[in-house]
Amino acid sequence: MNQTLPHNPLTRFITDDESCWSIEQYQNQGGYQGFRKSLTLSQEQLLDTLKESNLRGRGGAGFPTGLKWSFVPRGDDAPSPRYLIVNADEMEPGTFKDRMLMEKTPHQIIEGLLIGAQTLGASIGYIFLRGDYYLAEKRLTKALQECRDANLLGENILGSGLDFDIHLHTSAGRYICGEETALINSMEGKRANPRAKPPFPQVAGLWGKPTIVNNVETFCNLPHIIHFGPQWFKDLGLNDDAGTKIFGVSGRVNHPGLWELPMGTPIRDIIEQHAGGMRDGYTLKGFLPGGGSTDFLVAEHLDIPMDYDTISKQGSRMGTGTIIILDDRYCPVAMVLNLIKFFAQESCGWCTPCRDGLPWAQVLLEKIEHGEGEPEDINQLEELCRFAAPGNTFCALAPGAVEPLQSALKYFREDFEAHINQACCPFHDKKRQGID
Ligand code: L3W
Repeated sequence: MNQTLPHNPLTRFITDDESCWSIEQYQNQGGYQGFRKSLTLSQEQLLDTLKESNLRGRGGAGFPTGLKWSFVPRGDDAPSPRYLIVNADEMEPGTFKDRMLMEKTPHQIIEGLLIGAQTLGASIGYIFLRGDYYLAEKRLTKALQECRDANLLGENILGSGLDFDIHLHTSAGRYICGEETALINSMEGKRANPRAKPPFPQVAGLWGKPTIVNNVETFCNLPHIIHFGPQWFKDLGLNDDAGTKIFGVSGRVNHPGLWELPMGTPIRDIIEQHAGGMRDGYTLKGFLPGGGSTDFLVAEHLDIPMDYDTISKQGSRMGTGTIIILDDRYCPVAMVLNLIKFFAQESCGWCTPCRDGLPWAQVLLEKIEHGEGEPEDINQLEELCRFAAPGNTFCALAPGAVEPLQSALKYFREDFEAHINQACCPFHDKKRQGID
């Protein structure tokens, strides 16, 4: 057993060795120790450990995981079966962290699910996988079989009396399936519309039974929290938020990529130290801190820590923790238009602000980008952002979709106005945009 306390629990299993995703390599490095320990603990002890760890959901919303799990009915008369679902339908623009975890450490996810099964008495797990993550599918399929062969899945696992198996479900590919109730509808063979909440899935989820849906990265944290303890996990974070986070950067930086870093790492460190700073000839103009559905922040925010509460206080969200950079040579209107197009296409069409509001925002942004905009269009865009605010919509898709737009209007308003005043895109010259 590895007795040293890791500072990078999620990525310590990843080596250059081509077989680092195999069960043999995983177990050689201490894999499945957390699950073995969980078999010696009661459900209450496991739940208390999870709550004490302050783990928050890594999919984007940051809901406290222990609290969420505590809503699942327990005890002999609790409804069964109880289900666990890994939300692996990673479609947030700019987000590719779960793909890395699934391709490189599939056993970490399975171990997280096994701990979940032991904690909540769940008997069936599903991995709801983005359909075009072919390599992840291949490696997860192999990892699941390795576990069945090693009696880590199936009946009476390791002689503990626990019966649990996991099914891999490849998604047909809709962003809305990342919303947990739309995901559940999709798994039931229904149209992927979000459901009204309450009831939350923890009480009535898949086929009406108690169901926990968590992101890939959230499940990956569980083996380490159980193995090394909640205090170790809390101490990993640089401030109140616990643990590490897979942060990422895309855009015109020298080294786009992913890094596991302490929660609360300053944004400047992520962009300048880990991503190698901006490429020659480009200056940072703004950035979306956590995927395409978060509000822009700008250079004055570079020294704040990346954690849920601090980023929220600055008017954005940490979201998935994968930063998208806007540089000075790329048109902010074009960037927002590109995102709005995606979200409009991915809307399930259930509620009006999303179904009608997002396509209308797309029309107005296209008009402005093509040099045909009028001053009134900016007012209409602002009105559409208010129309799609939380509370006016059925789920988080439309409010998230307008976050880049509303913040671009705040920070880069002069660029919108320049398009209208000059009747063209001032960034249109490909040389200025840096597109060869
Ligand atoms: C019981 C309550 N449970 C909330 C639970 C709920 C869910 C979790 C989060 O959207 C965001 C979205 C995207 N009683 C509860 C409760 N819960 N209140 O907490 O719920 P919620 O509603 O806050 O968020 P959500 O609808 O799950 C997630 C943003 O994440 N996002 C998207 C990420 C996309 C990916 C991907 O592609 N893989 O991660 C990025 O920022 O915009 O705001 O489990 O049951 N009272």
